[in-house]
Amino acid sequence: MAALQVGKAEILTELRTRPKISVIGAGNVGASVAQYTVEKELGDVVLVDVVEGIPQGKALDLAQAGPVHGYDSSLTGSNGYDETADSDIVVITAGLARKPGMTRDDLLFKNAEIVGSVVEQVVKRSRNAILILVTNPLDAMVQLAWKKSGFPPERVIGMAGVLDSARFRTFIARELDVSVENVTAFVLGGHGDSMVPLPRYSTVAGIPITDLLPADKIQSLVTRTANGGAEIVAFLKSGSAYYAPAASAVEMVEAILKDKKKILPCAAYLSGQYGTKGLYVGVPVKLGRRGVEQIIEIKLQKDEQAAFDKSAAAVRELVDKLKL
Ligand code: TXD
Repeated sequence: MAALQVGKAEILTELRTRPKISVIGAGNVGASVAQYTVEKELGDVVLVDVVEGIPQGKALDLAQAGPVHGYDSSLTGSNGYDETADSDIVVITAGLARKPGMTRDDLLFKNAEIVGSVVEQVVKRSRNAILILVTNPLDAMVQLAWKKSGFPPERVIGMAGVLDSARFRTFIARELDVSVENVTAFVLGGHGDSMVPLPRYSTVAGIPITDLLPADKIQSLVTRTANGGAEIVAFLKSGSAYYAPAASAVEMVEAILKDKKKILPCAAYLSGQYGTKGLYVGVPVKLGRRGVEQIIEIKLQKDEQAAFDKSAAAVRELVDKLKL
């Protein structure tokens, strides 16, 4: 609270100078989202988790890196939601990873329960926030969050495509021995196995990779990208990827807060685009201060449309299981 002197009248007003970004789930992805967010000075961060002490400890630790890195963002850790009030953006990473003996469906229902309760708590206190979902199974969790929140679809977005395309870009850059900055990649569809990369729109300095690499090489890079998460889990044994997922979520946060109108692949609500209606699926969107400001639709070739439809059907199956 700050006291402003205007003539004789003293007006008490809340001076909020920095955006507020809340991160729910202070695990591997959540803590890294907090880290990258403050390192880029995108705003103040509130970290929330059910485990006592974890969000508080990580927030304090990150705050103490501030003097070294030179950021002034404030960091707060909590087991409750009051500190998240009036957030500009809420990144939801809360959930469980699949444990031995747990089926994909077990995970679906458990994470749906967690994400449902998180969204309920969040929206009560931040009516105007933009929600970015990270928890898996991603596409179904975004659909759930949108339903639960009652928010317009442009303010509920899923992170997956930025990560999938970052993985694809890494592999293309390594293969051709060029800078990752020269590589763009175009990825559609649901997260993971059913992802649909479009090589003819993936380029190196504007040149389609179809002109630079043989078809079988491209196919092997595509397969590696689709299995990108599993490849890392196999190395880590317990836990899954978090640096690149967090960096990807923060690219979305930055595009929104800076109103960059950046075109990024995100899980967005389709109302007929790409022949799909009433479902969240990964497509290129324009991200700005209002969230998803436009869905970029391109004309797909027959085989691409078939792959997209297959991917959307896989998402629909999960959404139906949750009766959304
Ligand atoms: O591309 C993508 N979308 C993804 C998705 C890329 C990477 C990770 N992806 C998924 O994100 C992953 O499959 C998980 O569903 C989430 C979070 O992954 P992370 O690696 O961060 O998992 P952790 O380290 O287990 O952290 C999860 C945290 C942990 O601290 C729990 O205590 C907390 O979530 N948790 C909760 N916080 C708040 N409220 C509730 N109810 C809750 N339940 C668990």
